[in-house]
Amino acid sequence: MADVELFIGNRRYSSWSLRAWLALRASGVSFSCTMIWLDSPSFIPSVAELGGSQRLPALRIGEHTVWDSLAICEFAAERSIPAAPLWPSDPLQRAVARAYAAEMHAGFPNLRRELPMDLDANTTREISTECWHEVTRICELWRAALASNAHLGPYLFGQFSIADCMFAPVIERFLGYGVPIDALCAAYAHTMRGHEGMAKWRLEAAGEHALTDP
Ligand SMILES: N[C@@H](CCC(=O)N[C@@H](CS)C(=O)NCC(=O)O)C(=O)O
Repeated sequence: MADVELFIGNRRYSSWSLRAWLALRASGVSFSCTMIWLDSPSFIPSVAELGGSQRLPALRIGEHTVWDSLAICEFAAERSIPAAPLWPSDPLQRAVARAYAAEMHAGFPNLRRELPMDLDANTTREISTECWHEVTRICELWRAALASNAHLGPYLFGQFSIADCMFAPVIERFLGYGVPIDALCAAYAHTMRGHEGMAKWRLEAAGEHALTDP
C-alpha cells in the first residue's frame, strides 16, 4: 500500500483528529502523523495543500486525500488487521454502532460549542438547558450500549470500536469540565481514559506544550 500519512491538529484541542487517530492506531495500519497547529498563520496554507475540506484531520494515501474523521475511521476499519475489527461482527450490532457514530458525527452542537475539548481543562462550567439535553442523550446512549454488551467487553459494543473513537473527545469534555454523570457512564469514561491509544494521545499532547505554539 502507498504511504499513509495522517495530518492532525494540535492534540490538546483537535477533537476530530483524536477520533481518526484512535481508529487508525487501533487498526494496525502503519502510518505517519504530522501535526499542524490550529489557529496559526501556517494553518490555511498547510491545509490548502492537502485539498479536501481544508479542515483536519486529513489522511494522505499516496496521491489521494481522505478528509473527514468518519471517512478516515471507515478506511481504518476496512484495512484493520483481523484481530482488531473496528465494527461489531454481528450485522445488527454493526448497524446500531454505526448509528451511534453517525449521531455523534452529525450532532451535539451545543456540547461542542459550550464544552470544547481541552485536554488541560480542570474546571466546571455553566451549561445551557440545550446542552444538558445533549449530555442526557449521550448518557442514555452509553447506558443502553454498555448494558447490552457488558458480556462482550468494557466498551460500548464490547470490543473497542469506532463508536468509542467517536465519543472519545466527549469523555475528555465530561471529565475535564466535571460534568456530573452516573456511575455506569463514569466507569466507561475511566475505561476509555485507560485505553492505551487515549493514554498515548494525552502523553503526546503534553509533549506539544514544549513546542512553540505560534
Ligand atoms: N466534519 C469534520 C470536522 C473537522 C473539523 O472541524 N476540524 C477542525 C479541527 S478539530 C478544524 O479543522 N478547524 C479549523 C477550521 O475550521 O478552520 C470531520 O469530521 O473531520
